[in-house]
Amino acid sequence: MFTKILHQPKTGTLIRYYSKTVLPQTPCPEFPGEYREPIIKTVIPGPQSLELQKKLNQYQDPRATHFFADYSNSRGNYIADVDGNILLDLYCQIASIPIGYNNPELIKAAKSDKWISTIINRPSLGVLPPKDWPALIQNSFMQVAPKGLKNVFTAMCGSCANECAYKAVFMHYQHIKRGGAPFSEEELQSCMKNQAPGSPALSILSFKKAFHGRTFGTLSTTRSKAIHKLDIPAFDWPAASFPDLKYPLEQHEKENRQEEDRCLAEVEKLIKTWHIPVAGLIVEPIQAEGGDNWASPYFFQGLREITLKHNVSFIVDEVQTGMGVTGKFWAHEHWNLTTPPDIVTFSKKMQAAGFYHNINYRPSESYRNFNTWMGDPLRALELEVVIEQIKKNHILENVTVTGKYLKNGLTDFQKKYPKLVSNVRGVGTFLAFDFPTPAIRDQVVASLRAKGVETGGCGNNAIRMRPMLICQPSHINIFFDRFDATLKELANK
Ligand code: PSZ
Repeated sequence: MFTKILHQPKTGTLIRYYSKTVLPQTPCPEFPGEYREPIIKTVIPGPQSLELQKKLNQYQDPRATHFFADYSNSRGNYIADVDGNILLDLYCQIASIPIGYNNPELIKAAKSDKWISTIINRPSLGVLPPKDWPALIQNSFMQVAPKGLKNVFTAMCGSCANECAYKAVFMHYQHIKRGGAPFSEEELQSCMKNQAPGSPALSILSFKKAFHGRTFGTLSTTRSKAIHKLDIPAFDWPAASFPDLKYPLEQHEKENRQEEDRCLAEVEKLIKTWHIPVAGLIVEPIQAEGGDNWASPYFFQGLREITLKHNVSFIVDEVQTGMGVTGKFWAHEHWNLTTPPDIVTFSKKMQAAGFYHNINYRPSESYRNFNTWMGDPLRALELEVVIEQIKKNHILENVTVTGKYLKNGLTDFQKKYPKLVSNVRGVGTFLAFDFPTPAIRDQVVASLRAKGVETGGCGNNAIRMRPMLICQPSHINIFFDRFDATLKELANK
């Protein structure tokens, strides 16, 4: 289905399959019934959405809602709302939809007995796994396991994944320290009083502007926005500077290298001097919530070296960067590491959450990293279909093609509107660009929504692109058309 795209010359430069001025006649190949373009009938949120907001307000806080969606009318790259508006979705449930709304293959699979049984008979996976669970793990998670990581821990969400990964790291650290000996009586008793040595003082190093979740432990490593952290007690854990690089990267190689060296030196210094031993380091391949901040393979290779040198577990948080959005299944595959990360965490577009690890991170005793559900086999069934579709339809190649098309187009916008758009950056379709102020960024997101394109911000003043893996250059043309109209309006103000 993507052969048309794949047979284009691999020039690595702008690939214009569709004239920018002519709206596409071909909808997404997977969705013969996909909408051709956005349909706008009301302001957004429209009257029905506002009514539902009022209703919801009786029970839940609705203040973060953009609008109420009508999922039965959503198709492929388009999300429908309750007021009859149809929006091109380039934000995708905060970066979490892989192969489109109402994907026909998922609908077909969902009607199978296997799925129905899994929907209505939810197992406590750690205690009574269904008979096909080992085969399902093999057919889903292990199909895309990062090189070198042969085990998978399943969890409920990205925060859960990171939270349990930290626990695995601490248990591993203490196991090594104990030399494999059993727990002492003192440890067994002191942990019940939340005291050392049973509850040891250990830390996880993260980066400034990082986002790793909002559960209690992960929140201490999240440092993107104060609003996430206020009023919550936090661990006294170290935070290193993440490189503040200049874009475009090719034009600032020397100073960017210096900046990365500065951050690497800071990481090593913190590991050596922090008053609480550093057991693990967690990093996003591209800091997403914090503003789509980029660092080079050199930086991550450096982090890997430092963590190996100091026996610090290296956790790569691929919750947002994983599942093909950079054109490779895992963003860390772009780094050419000589040793794999110790742990890779995932959620979002994977549908299922958890972390990959090597056997050393399985605790020495069972029943330590544990809870009721231990993940959800339904999400593994979904992942199985998604992976099959990605492979069968060469969808990662599509991400690379659409990503190049999008990045080149954004670079053109940067040239056309230099006072508004800057710092186009990223890889695959994991792209972002800045505006001069947070207010202008917010205006652009609002204007795009009013014109039928759903996007999202990140950091202080960036817009991030988080389309589905099946997003085509034709969809990007629609975005370009609405983006140009928005920027024209702003430039004329
Ligand atoms: O406001 C929020 O809670 C948001 S907005 C986007 C996210 C959370 N991202 C979640 C996320 C992530 O981007 C990375 C890199 N790591 C962990 C998480 C946490 O995942 P969830 O939200 O599934 O717990």
